[in-house]
Amino acid sequence: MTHPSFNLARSADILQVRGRQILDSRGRPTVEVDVSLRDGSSGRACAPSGASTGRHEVLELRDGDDGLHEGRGVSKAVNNINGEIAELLKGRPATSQAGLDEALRTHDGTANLSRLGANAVIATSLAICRAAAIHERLPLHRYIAQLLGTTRTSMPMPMTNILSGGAHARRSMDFQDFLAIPVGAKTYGDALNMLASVRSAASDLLAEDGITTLLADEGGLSPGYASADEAFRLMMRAFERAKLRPGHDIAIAIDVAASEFYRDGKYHLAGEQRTLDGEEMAEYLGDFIRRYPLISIEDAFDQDDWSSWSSFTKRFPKVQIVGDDLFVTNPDRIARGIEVGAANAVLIKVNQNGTLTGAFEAMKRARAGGYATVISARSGETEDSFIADLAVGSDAGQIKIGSVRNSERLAKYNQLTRIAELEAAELTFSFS
Ligand code: 2PG
Ligand code: MG
Repeated sequence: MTHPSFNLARSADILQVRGRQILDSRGRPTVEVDVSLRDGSSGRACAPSGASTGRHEVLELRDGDDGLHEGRGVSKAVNNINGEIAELLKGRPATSQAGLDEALRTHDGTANLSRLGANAVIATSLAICRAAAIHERLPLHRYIAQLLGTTRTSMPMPMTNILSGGAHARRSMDFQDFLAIPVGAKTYGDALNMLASVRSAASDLLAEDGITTLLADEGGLSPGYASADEAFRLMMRAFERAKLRPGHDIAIAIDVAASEFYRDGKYHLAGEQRTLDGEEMAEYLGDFIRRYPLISIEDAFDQDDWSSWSSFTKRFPKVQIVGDDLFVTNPDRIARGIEVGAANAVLIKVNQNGTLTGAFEAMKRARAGGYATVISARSGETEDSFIADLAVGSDAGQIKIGSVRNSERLAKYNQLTRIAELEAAELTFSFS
């Protein structure tokens, strides 16, 4: 007979779940969860938070106007973790991720996790995964691969924010992100070196131009150019200053975040004082594709403007067309996209879905349709580096973290450096 204390010492059963309110990179409340197991293993995870959130995302539970933190407190979500969620999970093995995620969803009972709060659920789901990885004595990225039933891992190609606008920079430019992709980098170390040089070059150039820049939410520079073309030109000058060959060593990606300026069936470019319909918007973007090494475009159209998405994807098959607000990491919306030929890549944000297993399903669905996957941070982040391990362990191919500035972003970039030490550091760009 095995001694009872031996079993206890090896048990992955959840002993305690504890939630708390912490502050994110914008100084706004968010949820942090600690999950501890009987064997002494424990995992901690935090919920990120978006600013340009999609209409079809799951619901982030906030307290409302109680005079604290401008009504953005998360004490209701925290109470749900310490009450119902802890009750539900106690005594169950943390190693059954899919079963626990399913139990959380069923227990919530709503489609958008609005009862318990998707922020409460996602932080719990990720903390369970971390605790289980420690129980299994595996680095998190390898445990994630194991959950996905594979041993195939890879270092993701980063797309890194250089210039910011939209909701991340007080709408000082219409497009939300101008990013750099170091397509010529052979290793993760090379990629970081190129990205850091471009980010510094952009900062120097703007200073030389006498432009005061706002540091945006994701650590990017916000020069407030009236036209997107000026931003593209600055990107090209930054590449040149960093001695990188456009299109060979480094290329451009944008996140238009078009849902943010779509009203009454039209795209309102405030900076350029132009109003475009879907067809004209496609023309407008097509011109940038022809003139710049622009290889990836996210949210070029509104989250419900499916027909514009489909015709644009058909027209520019060589460009990576990424759906963020369009798909909201939702397997059903991804399936619809595949059916109608909308986009050819999916942005994966765990908190848009609500559970880790749900995000895995979204990735599987995307891959089955031949769509590339890009793991993404949110504009509101914490020191949690989970997505770095997720990108490697799920063999996602690409990651979007923000700029190479600010500790909440560097937590992820630096975690990738640590993982690159363990794994082959070679990069493979999943969209080519
Ligand atoms: C996006 C994200 C991250 P947010 O639109 O892709 O850049 O922004 O988290 O504000 O939705
Ligand atoms: Mg986006």
